[in-house]
Amino acid sequence: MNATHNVFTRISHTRRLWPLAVGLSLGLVMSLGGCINIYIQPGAVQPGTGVPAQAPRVAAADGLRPGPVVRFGSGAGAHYYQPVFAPDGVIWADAQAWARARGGYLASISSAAENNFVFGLVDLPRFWLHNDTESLGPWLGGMQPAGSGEPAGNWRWVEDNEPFDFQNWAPGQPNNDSGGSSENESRVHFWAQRATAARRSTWNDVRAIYSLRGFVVEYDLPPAGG
Ligand SMILES: [Ca+2]
Ligand SMILES: [Ca+2]
Repeated sequence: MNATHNVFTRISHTRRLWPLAVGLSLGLVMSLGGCINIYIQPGAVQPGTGVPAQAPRVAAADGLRPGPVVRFGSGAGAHYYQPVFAPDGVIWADAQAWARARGGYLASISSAAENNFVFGLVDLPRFWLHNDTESLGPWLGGMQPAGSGEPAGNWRWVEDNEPFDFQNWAPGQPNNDSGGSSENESRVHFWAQRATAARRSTWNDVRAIYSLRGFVVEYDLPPAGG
């Protein structure tokens, strides 16, 4: 009886304490919520404002952050892909040099399925820059040698043995519109009109010295350590 009474008493106390516990918990959550708001607010920059589309060139491809290597395709047709995030920006030549040093090359796209797969690897905010009119995504391996007819002539993949048959240009691209610069737009990256969407799998031709936020490497064989 005594033991039962003690248990009952404890339960009663617990029940009496329950509303207090709930109240304290709610208070804590609301306080935390207030703190979180305070800390998130300064970073909640509207996309498309304050971020220059054309950041200055970085001297070297420092600070690159390679992501995981992921296989696409099966059997002999399987290739391996790796998104690389460039928090300080990277120009096309440095991206390709990084890929080559590891036995790969900037991604060569030959089908809608492959394009969607590669886009999926970089369909994340950190890989994109935005301004008021456009969204600039990572580098691909598409390139146009100097002296090609403009704007559509002689596009190819940096890995020469893949044809440039599949194409996914955004409407109006390639346009070789380098904004008055003497340098042609001669490299491919994911891109979308700002009014269209924040991130899309469509392509744009852009000057090779743009400093973009990343690139996708393709390997024919799994890279060492990958
Ligand atoms: Ca061009
Ligand atoms: Ca263009």
